[in-house]
Amino acid sequence: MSSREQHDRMANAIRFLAMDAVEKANSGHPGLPMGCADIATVLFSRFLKFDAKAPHWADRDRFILSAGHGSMLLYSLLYLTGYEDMTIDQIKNFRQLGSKTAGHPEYGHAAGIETTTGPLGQGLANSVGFALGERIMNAAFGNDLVNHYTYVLAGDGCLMEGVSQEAIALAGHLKLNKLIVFWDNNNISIDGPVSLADNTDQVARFQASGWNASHIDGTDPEAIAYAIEAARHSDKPTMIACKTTIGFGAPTKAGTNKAHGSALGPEEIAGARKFFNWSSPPFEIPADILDAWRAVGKTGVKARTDWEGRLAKADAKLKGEFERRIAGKLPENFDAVLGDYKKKLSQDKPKVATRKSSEMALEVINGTVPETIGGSADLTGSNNTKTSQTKNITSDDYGQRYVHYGVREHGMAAAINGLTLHGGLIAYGGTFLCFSDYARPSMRLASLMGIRSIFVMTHDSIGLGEDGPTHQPVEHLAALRAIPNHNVFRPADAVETAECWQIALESEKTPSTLALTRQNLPTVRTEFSAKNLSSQGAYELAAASGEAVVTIFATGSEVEIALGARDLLEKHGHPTRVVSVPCFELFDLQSDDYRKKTIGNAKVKVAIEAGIRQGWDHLIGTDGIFVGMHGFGASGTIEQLYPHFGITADAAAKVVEARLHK
Ligand SMILES: Cc1ncc(C[n+]2csc(CCOP(=O)(O)OP(=O)(O)O)c2C)c(N)n1
Repeated sequence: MSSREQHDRMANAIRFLAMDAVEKANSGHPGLPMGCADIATVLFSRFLKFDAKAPHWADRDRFILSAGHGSMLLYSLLYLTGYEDMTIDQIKNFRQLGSKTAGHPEYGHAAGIETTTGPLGQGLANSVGFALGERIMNAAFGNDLVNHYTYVLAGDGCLMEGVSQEAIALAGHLKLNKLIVFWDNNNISIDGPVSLADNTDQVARFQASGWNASHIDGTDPEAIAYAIEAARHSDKPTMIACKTTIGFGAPTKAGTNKAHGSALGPEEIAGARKFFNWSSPPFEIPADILDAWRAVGKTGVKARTDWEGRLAKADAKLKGEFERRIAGKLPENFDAVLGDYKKKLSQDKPKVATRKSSEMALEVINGTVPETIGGSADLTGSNNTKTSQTKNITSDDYGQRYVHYGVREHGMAAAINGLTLHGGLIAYGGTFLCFSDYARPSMRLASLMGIRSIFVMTHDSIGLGEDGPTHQPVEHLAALRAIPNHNVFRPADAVETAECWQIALESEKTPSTLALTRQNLPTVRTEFSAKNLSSQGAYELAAASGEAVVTIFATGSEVEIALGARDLLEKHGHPTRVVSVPCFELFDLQSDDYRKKTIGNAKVKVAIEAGIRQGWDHLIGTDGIFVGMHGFGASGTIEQLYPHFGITADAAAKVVEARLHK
């Protein structure tokens, strides 16, 4: 068999697995795998460094299917190359409840799925983090241990999404030359030809952002191989515009949107079998072709065992550090260092904004945890995300720890996910809480994937002042709390901020958002507790003088107000306790007993938070009193705004007393 014939039959194996699995499920997207099978075959059989039997090998090349709807392309490749997770039964159960072959590739379902994709553009934007992560780890551990490529397959949809521009601009700026993107240039999306909505010269666009980019015939194996070879020797990231035909081989649907996202139907599939001269029944791959693919799955064994040999021979300290970081474990002294720091805070009682407390905590953390990579979307001085240890990462120096992401919140959050998924790194990045909206799609995916991405969101209320309602978050805490598996922290002082950072760093499977103030706050945790009280989500900060008739729940900057209201109420003879609530999600995880005890049964329950009420009723009940925002904020000084919106100790005490006297 000629090598061309062998290539064609290997590519056809992908095409038929995809076609037949979508047909059986009567749902899915056959068009992309059929059109891109040649690209995938060349990449996997000639270039990709991987070992199907060691899918987590740290120095493997990464393959990211950004066009996640084409999931059957990835599942077929994983099955054909012999990943243990991906059996033929999984392929037969495509899109069925409980299978690893979910509608779109989901991180954690099967080895070989490097990131969750489906929301278009995310994979491409993640890949910037992957490729940057490779360079950062390379700078720390050298060519012997870290030296791999990041390959991405993106569709028209990925390139139309705004996040793609943020991603490619950042990758071009950082000269991530080991990032290689294939664009499935098939002119078709769901509504029809791409020209219905877009006429961008994509090659010129990428070039303008500092990439190499060129057009090739995406069905010609030699052209594909030549382009990849050139890309691997480039000093810039590369985009290869691959001209393909969606649903290639389907007699009437190829090249049309009818091949995009539904089963082709028996006639089309029969026609494709004829066209490709493929006589095997569904889910059966001719033995010689399966053997050829399985051999591809083993080609990386030598590279992997050579690498293991180099790791075994590496300096013991370097090896230990590499292994610790890849395992995602914090340095052993981390808890002790944070404990000492907390003790000092309770003694010093600083009166600083929690954004400053966060910087102070990071100064300690970054000095102890060398794998943290900080950054901000052009608000470094406001987010306080930079510490003495974190100098700028540039295209000349990847051995540093700070990324100036530019005004690109979405691209930043997606890159943070990529850095996190790469392994060996803990990434955090900042913007204003109000602009979490711009980062939210990636924050949500961090939650869905269950990864340790950390988002630093400062200027967390009307307390930011004169920038006004465009910049003042009101619904954002509620909106972020609505995301499953996302810890939203709103610490009240420097001690809680240190505790929340500790939890964020220790939460390997849950991303965190820290909502932090611009305004100074007093230390309310003046008594040292070795225990991380914030880890309970809510705890009694101030007890009542007698049996409590009032419980005030508050977060962040409003804890100070709650304590003020308590003083007034106690003075007027109403025993009042204050519960600090740094994290709803962690409180919900506590035992029934603890939750009941903490909520208590005071006659009046009050919540104070400079945001909307949504979400609070589960603590204060529908008859509880909410002191907070009921609409958008306004431009004014903080001294004007809190009284204007009735969020003061006085105002809170008054509404409580009115209720008590009812
Ligand atoms: C953010 C986002 N918006 C919309 C969709 C729904 N969607 C899935 S595929 C697709 C069209 C993508 O076109 P293209 O990338 O050209 O893929 P092809 O048709 O070539 O398979 C759309 C709009 C999505 N998955 N993600």
